[in-house]
Formats: sequence, structure tokens, C-alpha cells
Amino acid sequence: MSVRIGIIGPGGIGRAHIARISDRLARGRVVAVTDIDPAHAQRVAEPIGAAVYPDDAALIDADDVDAVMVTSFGPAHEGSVVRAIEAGKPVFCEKPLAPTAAECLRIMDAEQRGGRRLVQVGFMRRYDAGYREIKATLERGELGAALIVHNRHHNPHSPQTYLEGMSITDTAIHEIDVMRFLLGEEIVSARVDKPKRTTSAFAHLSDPLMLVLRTASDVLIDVEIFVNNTYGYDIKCEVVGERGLIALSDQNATVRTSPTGRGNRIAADYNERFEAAFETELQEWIDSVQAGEIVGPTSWDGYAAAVVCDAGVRSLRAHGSQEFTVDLIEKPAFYA
Ligand code: NAD
Ligand code: ISE
Repeated sequence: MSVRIGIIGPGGIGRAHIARISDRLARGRVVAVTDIDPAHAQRVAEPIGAAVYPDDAALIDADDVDAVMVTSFGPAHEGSVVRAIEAGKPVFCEKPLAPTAAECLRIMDAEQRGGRRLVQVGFMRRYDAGYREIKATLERGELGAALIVHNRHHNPHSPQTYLEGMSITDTAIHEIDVMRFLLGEEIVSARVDKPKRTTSAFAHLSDPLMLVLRTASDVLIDVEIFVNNTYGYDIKCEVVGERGLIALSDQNATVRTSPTGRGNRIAADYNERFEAAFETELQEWIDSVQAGEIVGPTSWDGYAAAVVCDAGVRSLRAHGSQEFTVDLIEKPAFYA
């Protein structure tokens, strides 16, 4: 039998996930929808024959909802995730688990009180073939120890609702998580440097930014964040090891040669760039719900990334380029 899924806040990514589940993935079905905008919920639900609920609580409590997806905006995540945990239902929450560490701690407390893992965080870079190949290469020791990692995270445009701080909590959080995943260690400090501003961003936003992180073993990581580059969705990751380098290759499978030159298309957005990773992520989540054991990125991963974000946001707001320490609680045995 299919896993019957209820979705809370199907905006851009939520609708893309519904299309994946309905058209391309197996063993899952979206049967329930809610959104703070009821007319929008109705428009999303109708073509897939799903029921519409007035709010997250009603959807979570519905008898025919086996599992919950939270794809609303970050500040609304905590309430819905805790409610799903209290109802004993598995919950996939888009990143960030919550925008601050304090909210993530409350989610972890609720999950531990419930006594079993129910939360998976949408850190989908972990499912990308390129990052997985980098991780496997580092683990085989072929390049020696990783020393430095260079990252680039560019978006073509960001909307007016994208506020200062989101460059860290909503955008660079992908790199923060995937660095923990690749290097297998925690990040201990964060610093934000502000280069010259682009004229293409809304006035309230410092863009681009450089986020500089250091890990427990002293690996230095930089993340060039630029959410109004005007040209495309551009992601880079290059690890400098003791005996060589390994980097994500460019984003497309093909390279075209013509009289105008040699090159590949630039992805327009996260769906085009990471479609395969999203599909693997969601299929594995559906299968883990069916198997009764959630195995993807945990609430601890959501919390650990949020603590780094908190330090990054403090640095962004501080005068000059100040480094802030990342203070994690001791990892509970529950998440070992
Ligand atoms: P969006 O603004 O397009 O959609 C959010 C939806 O949630 C809207 O329909 C809105 O009406 C609804 N909503 C807001 N508050 C709500 C509440 N309290 N209850 C119910 N519905 C509510 O945003 P988006 O771009 O789809 O992003 C949503 C989440 O997904 C964010 O956390 C974002 O960081 C994450 N995201 C992840 C990726 C990725 O690459 N993994 C990509 C995009 C977005
Ligand atoms: C968005 O929420 C995402 O997760 C995208 O992958 C990222 O590139 C973008 O900056 C975020 O706002």
C-alpha cells in the first residue's frame, strides 16, 4: 500500500515535491493539503484529488494521513513539526529544520520525548551523485586529508521577501550541512565578510557575502553566496586535499560545441540543478516510512546546521568581519 502523505505549505518546492511523488516516484501518494492561503491549497489539491484541511493540526490528525511533509516557510516549521511528532507521525521537513538553534532544540526535545525517530530534514545535497563521489573519494583516502574547501552558491535572483540573514539560514545552510556530511566533523567557527555590493539586489540585502567556516580539525571552508547573480543557479564545491583536488563537475551531462564556442547550459533553478537528488531523497524517505525506520538527515543535523547559521548571522550583523564560535550542546545518545 502507498504511503499517504499530507503536505503543509505547498509553495514553490512543495508543488515540485507533489509533482515528483505523483508522476515519478513509487509507493507514495499526496492525499491531504493545507496552506495559510486556503484558496491556494484548493488549487493545489484539486488536480491530484487530495483533501483540503483548514490548518496543520487538522491535516496531521487526519486518519488517512500516514506521514507529513512540511514545505512552508522556515519560521512556520517548528509548530508543524512538533505537532506531527506529538501525533506520532513521520515528518519530512524542508530545510531549514527551523531558522534558529533554539527552535531546533525544542523539536529535538519533542522527538526524544516521543522515544523514536520521526523527523527527516530536507538536506538534499547529501543525495547528489557528485557530492557522494567526493565523500567516497575522501573516505578512501586517495587525496590524503582535506585541508581547504571552496564553495559557490549562486541564485539568479532573490525576491523582496528574502531578508537579510537568509543568505545564511536559507541559502548557505546547504553548504553548512553538506560540509558536515563530506568531512564527517563539526564546524567550530563562522565569519562573514561583506564584499562590494551588487546593484542587482534589493536595498535591504547585503549581496554577495563570503562565509568562512573552520572545522574541529582546522579545515578552512569558504562559501561565496550570491543570490542575485542575474545569470543562473550556479553551484561549485572543490576540496583541496594533501595530494590532490576533487570538485563537482559542471552542472550538465553534456557539453555543446558550435561556432560560438564550447560550453553547457546553466541551470535556471534548484529543481533543474538537483532534480535527481530530490527524487532519490524523497523515494528513500517514502521507503523508510513504509519500512518504519527513518534513516535520512536527522533533527540533530538540522540543529547542528542552525547553530552554525546563528554564528554566521551574528557575524553578519556585527561590525567588521568578526569570527563567532559555534557552541553545540553535547550530541544526545538518541541521535548517535
Ligand atoms: P514559498 O513561499 O514558495 O512557499 C511557502 C508556502 O507555505 C506558501 O504556499 C505559503 O502560503 C505557505 N505557508 C506559509 N506559512 C504557512 C503556515 N504557517 N501554514 C501553512 N502554510 C504556510 O517557499 P518555498 O520556496 O517553496 O520554500 C519553502 C521551504 O522550502 C523553505 O523552508 C525553503 O528553505 C525550502 N526550500 C528548499 C529548497 C531545496 O533546495 N531543498 C529549495 C527551495 C525551498
Ligand atoms: C532556497 O530555499 C533553496 O533551498 C535553494 O536551494 C537555494 O539556492 C536558495 O538560495 C534558497 O532560498
